[in-house]
Amino acid sequence: MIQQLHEQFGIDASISVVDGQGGLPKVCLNNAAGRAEVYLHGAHVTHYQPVHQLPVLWMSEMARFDPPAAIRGGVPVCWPWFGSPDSHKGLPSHGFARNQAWQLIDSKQIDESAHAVTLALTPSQDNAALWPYAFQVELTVTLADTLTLSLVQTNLHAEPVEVAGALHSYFAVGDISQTRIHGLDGIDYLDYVDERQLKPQRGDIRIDQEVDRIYTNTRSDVVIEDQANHRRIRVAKQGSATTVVWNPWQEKTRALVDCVDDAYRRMVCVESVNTLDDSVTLNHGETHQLSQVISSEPS
Ligand code: TA6
Repeated sequence: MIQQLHEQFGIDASISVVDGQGGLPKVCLNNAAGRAEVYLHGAHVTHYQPVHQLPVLWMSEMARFDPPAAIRGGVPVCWPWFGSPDSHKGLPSHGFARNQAWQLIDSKQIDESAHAVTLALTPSQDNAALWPYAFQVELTVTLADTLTLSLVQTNLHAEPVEVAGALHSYFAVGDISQTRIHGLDGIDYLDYVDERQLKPQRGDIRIDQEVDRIYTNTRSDVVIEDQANHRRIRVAKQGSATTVVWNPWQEKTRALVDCVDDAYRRMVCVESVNTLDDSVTLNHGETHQLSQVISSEPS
């Protein structure tokens, strides 16, 4: 299957389909701008490294490549719900898209420094029980001087359907204690570490404890100042008015089976999200695009 995919979608040395970890099919993008990788399992981007720079996305040393388990790190695609809402109690956290195999449906060379692949999740018995609505959802990953992930979904059900979701990106930092997050000053957030209290963000975000915050009504870029690695990671987005910032800190990290105990020191999640009042109701045939544009530069 992997050889067939490679023959159908490979493009020179820039796009290839290989045996990834756990024998799972992995698409590798490699051009003058850098390298990126995406698994068909979960349409999960697991690597992005601009040329002459350090990897931008964090991956757990203990990530599982054993479907249906979700891969820990990179960019989990959360869809068609976010978190564990009351409407989906007892169902998988963050939906089922990250737990299922997607199909590679397109690959293209835009120019010698820009290549893209598109993956699609198709309705199946696995997901019909969880989501009894006809849908089409695709993720396009574009490696150029930025990495762009675009999640495009269309409601094919006869009636309107409300959908939530996220590009739940884990970013690599040299030392969380030397990291600052800019771009959310003055934005209100729901503090999921303090009974979902609504609070105003004052200044930059510093992380010295568990942080699990849903920032509302914000379409701003977020900049992660990774002082230990002398770089800034910019996270821009379209189609989302909600940004989540998460670091599990010590206790929560210890409770994660797919993380080493001090993993929290080297990562922070900045997620582009549609949830709560920013969930999306799509009429029949309507489409929504949620995109995240990631870039990194020395500072
Ligand atoms: O986005 C933050 C969050 O909802 C946290 O509350 C935590 O649950 C995190 O996602 C990771 O969730 P996961 O199901 O991937 O372990």
